[in-house]
Amino acid sequence: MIWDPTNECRPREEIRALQLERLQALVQYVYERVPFYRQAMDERGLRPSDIRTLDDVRLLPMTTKEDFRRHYPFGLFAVPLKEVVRLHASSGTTGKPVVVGYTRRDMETWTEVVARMVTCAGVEEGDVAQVVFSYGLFTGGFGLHYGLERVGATVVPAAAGNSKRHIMLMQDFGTTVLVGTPSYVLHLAEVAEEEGIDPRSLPVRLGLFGGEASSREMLREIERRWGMLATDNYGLSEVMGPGVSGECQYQDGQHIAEDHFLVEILDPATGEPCPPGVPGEVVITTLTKEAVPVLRYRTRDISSINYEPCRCGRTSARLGKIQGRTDDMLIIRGINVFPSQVESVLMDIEGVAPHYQLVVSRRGFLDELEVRVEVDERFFTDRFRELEELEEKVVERLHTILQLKARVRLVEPHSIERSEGKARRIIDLRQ
Ligand code: DLL
Repeated sequence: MIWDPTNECRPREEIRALQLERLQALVQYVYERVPFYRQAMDERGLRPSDIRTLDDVRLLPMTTKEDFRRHYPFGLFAVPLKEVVRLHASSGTTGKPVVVGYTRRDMETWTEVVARMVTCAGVEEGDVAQVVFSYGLFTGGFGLHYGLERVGATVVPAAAGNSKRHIMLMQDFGTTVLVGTPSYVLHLAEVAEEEGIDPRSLPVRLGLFGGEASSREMLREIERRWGMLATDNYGLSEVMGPGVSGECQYQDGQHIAEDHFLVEILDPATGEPCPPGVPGEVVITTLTKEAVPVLRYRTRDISSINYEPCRCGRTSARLGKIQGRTDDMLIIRGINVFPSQVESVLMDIEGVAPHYQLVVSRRGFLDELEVRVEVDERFFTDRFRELEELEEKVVERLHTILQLKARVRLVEPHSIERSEGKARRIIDLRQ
């Protein structure tokens, strides 16, 4: 089913025309209302009327997380606080969080794009959707909640934490859809197994995942363990939260809500646009937001775009899997390493579990990468002697893919910290 055929199946020329019309209105709006953008445009000698084609978006200044922090908490807001009906914030690991606000109309838009996204994944009226994202300043819980309600699903706002109770609720309420971070849902599979329950015996048929990077292989593993279809969904607080893009049942890229978000893929080094299919930094301009509209937000996420219509009937451009973040990228002895690459390698090796951490340290002037990965429980008890062989295999495969000799430490099952939200994959001991 398609939630909003008018907006999801427009011919490309029409999408572009609508985007241009909205972009022009947006630029005028922020120029009048947000001193930060007015100043940045004045410095470039740019007037709102200079935006004549969609490609002119490239004339506009970019926005970064730092800009949000510098204007903490409400400096980038385009409306007075009394028009804001909701605040959210993303937890920065350092310093002040990024604060975002929503007007009543923004809340309506958010609900609609999420309703679209969950329908795209396959949620229908009659589904029981258990949300295991945290509810709070994080946009995941509340963001998914209202869109799921709009399509008529029975929403169970169970929230992250209290894992055993999640399994009980799934059994007792007949949960058909799970919504959360992939790392937490993988952990919930372990919790079920510890309780003597095979996750495949639970009625869950569909998973909506997002909020953190996951490799294709990780989602496959979740599908296998749970007997569900696992879809990937992307978004970020600065431009809205979840609802920017999401996969359909064909799992071949995430459909972007292009009537609300203009997505550019830029070469992070030169700022030049990357052709379709070529990975670069995802840069997003909000086209309809009222409270905190954003010009060209540099997400630091790396992905590519595909403008071909999809087999599902939607014409919206599709965002490829997020390969990592420019600030997550480790440079080890000159070699660029994304955690997702390591994850793909690990998931393909029998005997290791999908729980891992990358530890980066420095010996003398040389950076070293240690990959800590848990041994699969069955393997651990049955084939203790073969551990050494397994370790060598992991080292070898990583070397083939990364061109880098990493140290590998196989660790006991359940010894790597489980997270209820976004998994912590990198421990950097260099600073
Ligand atoms: O994580 C919004 C969200 C919640 C999206 C729930 C989907 C589902 P933030 O906390 O601001 O917002 O974090 C945004 O998380 O820039 C990416 O680096 C990462 N991220 C989010 N979804 C995905 C995904 C929410 N599907 C940051 N794949 C983004 C890879 C993702 N990375």
